[in-house]
Amino acid sequence: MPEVAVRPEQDFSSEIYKDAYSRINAIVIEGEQEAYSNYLSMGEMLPEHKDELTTLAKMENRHKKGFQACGNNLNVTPDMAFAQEYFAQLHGNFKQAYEEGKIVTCFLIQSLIIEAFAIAAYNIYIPVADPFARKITEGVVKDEYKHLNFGEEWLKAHFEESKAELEAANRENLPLVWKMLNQVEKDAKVLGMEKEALVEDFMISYGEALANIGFSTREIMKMSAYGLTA
Ligand code: Y39
Ligand code: FE
Ligand code: FE
Repeated sequence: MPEVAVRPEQDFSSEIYKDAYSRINAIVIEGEQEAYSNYLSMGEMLPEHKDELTTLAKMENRHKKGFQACGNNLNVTPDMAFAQEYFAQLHGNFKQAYEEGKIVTCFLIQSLIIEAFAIAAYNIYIPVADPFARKITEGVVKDEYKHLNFGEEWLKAHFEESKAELEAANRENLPLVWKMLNQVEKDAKVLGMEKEALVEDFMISYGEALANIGFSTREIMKMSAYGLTA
């Protein structure tokens, strides 16, 4: 029989696991809640896509309920105050862009950065999740690819006039992602998720999205380097 690498069994009911889960689960719940409201806001800005954006918003609301169930299932109370603080800067930037009518920046923050972050987190979480959370997360991550794709398609169709705003928004917001990843590194590790794997998966989704939208490899390299030292 071939030898297989066996992951050490995770004790999902240990205090150390539950403590880390109370923050990561809260981040995910808060993220889904903000994604719901972000897509509703974007629907207000783009009346011609309002129905589709409302559909995406409703998916986010379902995700939120799914992850609340995951916390309940492990008897964990999510630390929502921590999670609101965690998203405050990114959320503030989205809100400002919305108030200034900058739909391109809204797309970059929600549909590219936050979706790529979600895809990375969920892909890396699935193999180490408890069986209940694994099932839920497998369903959710499929939706997140659709959300990323919606943003890509819109930005691709408006590439020339969006390019400068995308570069500026990337410069403003990508450093926040590295900071956010550093902030969860320890808790993620307790759940069995390595920061290197998260960064790798994030960069793959984000870089592929930028390529599909129309950026050259050279431009993608330049954009990806922003904030690497955050
Ligand atoms: O589009 C979405 O559904 C995104 C809101 C969700 C963001 C989830 C952010 C997850 C970060 C978790 C960090 C764990 C290492
Ligand atoms: Fe979601
Ligand atoms: Fe999403």
